[in-house]
Amino acid sequence: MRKYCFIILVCLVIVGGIQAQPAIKVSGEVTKPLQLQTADLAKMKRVTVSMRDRDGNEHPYTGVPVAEILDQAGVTTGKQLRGENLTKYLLVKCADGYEVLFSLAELDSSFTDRTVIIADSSEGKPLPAGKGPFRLVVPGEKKPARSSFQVTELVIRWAKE
Ligand SMILES: Nc1nc2c(c(=O)[nH]1)N[C@H]1C(S)=C(S)[C@@H](COP(=O)(O)O)O[C@H]1N2
Ligand SMILES: [Mo]
Repeated sequence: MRKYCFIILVCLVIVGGIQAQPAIKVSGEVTKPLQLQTADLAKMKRVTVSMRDRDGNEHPYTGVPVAEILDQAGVTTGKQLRGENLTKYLLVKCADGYEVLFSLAELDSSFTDRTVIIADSSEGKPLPAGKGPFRLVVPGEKKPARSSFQVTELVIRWAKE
């Protein structure tokens, strides 16, 4: 009996460990909903961008372009991003309830050269606890207010009536 209790306990610890892995959920108007962990992001296309934080200094952030994540989730990007698809938006949700919005065209390389990323590291190190594990990094804006930290969810929705 004690042996079974021990095995059950071990299983619970393993399941708990798997569930505890932080992840970003990608949902809404997607053909392939995703659940991305650090290990998944590590296998995708990675870039480093620079952004001026609230301290006024430029800092490098490394991660995956949001456009790449949207592509994998089957969101309308590139040539498909026209007509009514231009009324779709991305809502970024964070662990502290912070939310910011982007129209899909703001994130698409056929509209802009600016690369918005989901960063998971800076200068070879994971992001600090309060800012990570995943931070949206938006280069080229006058303030870092849309560069949401502790990102948990990317939701694609229609704005059209
Ligand atoms: N999750 C979350 N992200 C957030 C915020 C927040 O309150 N919650 N504040 C934003 C604002 S208003 C600013 S100015 C920047 C500050 O980031 P920094 O301290 O790295 O410069 O984070 C942005 N990202
Ligand atoms: Mo801010």
